[in-house]
Amino acid sequence: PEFQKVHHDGKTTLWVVFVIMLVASIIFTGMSWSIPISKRLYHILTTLITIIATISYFAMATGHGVTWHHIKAVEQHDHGLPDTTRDIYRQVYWARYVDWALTTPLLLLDLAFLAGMNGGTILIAIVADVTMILTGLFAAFGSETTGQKWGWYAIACIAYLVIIFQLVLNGRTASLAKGSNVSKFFISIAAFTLIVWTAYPVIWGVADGGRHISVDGEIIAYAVLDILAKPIFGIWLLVTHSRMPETNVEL
Ligand code: RET
Repeated sequence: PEFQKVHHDGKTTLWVVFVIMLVASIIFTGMSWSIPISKRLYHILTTLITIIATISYFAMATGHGVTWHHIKAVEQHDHGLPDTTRDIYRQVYWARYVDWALTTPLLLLDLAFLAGMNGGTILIAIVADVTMILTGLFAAFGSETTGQKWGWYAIACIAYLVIIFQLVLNGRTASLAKGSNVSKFFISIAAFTLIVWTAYPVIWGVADGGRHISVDGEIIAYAVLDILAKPIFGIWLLVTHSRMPETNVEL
């Protein structure tokens, strides 16, 4: 059988991202201590997001939160020969899904509060989000020969479309009521979010799904996306919030 596993580059990347998430968490904590507790909602959300990522990267860097997934890969041959299968074992970092199940709802809350979305709309987006991550986890451990893998992937993509729909339609409309500064900022940061988030299922498809990328390559690709989606998103949100009093929320 073939074994696809993490090597030196992947391990180094996991430690580097652990440090970045830790430093971001310390900076965000410092930023939240410099303002009154009543105004810390975005700071608390954003800091929780990087703290959870720090913990998840600690797990992965030390070799936790990962397991072997056995795949029976079907191979087709020319000249009317029958199909054969090949055993592949690939490491799956399930710790990511635990991280995403907690942090993506918090990221959505950041955006939802910024836009001033209503409770029902927020609830739909959050439930769709948790559904997306859990069905994505099932996809990661699904068999290729039963249709489970890409079936779960398709279901996760539908859930993702529900999130996009809520943000693009209800989020944008709600943000207009908060004035043009807030709505312009919401549109920019939501567009950034959509681009970064959409890269996750693409990476999943070529790495986890299609196995066209090594385990190390997968770790590096998700590392870049995680840094954009969490610390970069967070600093952009908190700095803009501090300059734009209209973004304040009463909660
Ligand atoms: C999966 C695979 C199944 C199909 C889809 C996915 C989407 C994942 C997303 C993840 C976002 C993660 C973020 C992490 C924060 O750092 C589960 C990969 C649609 C959108 C933003």
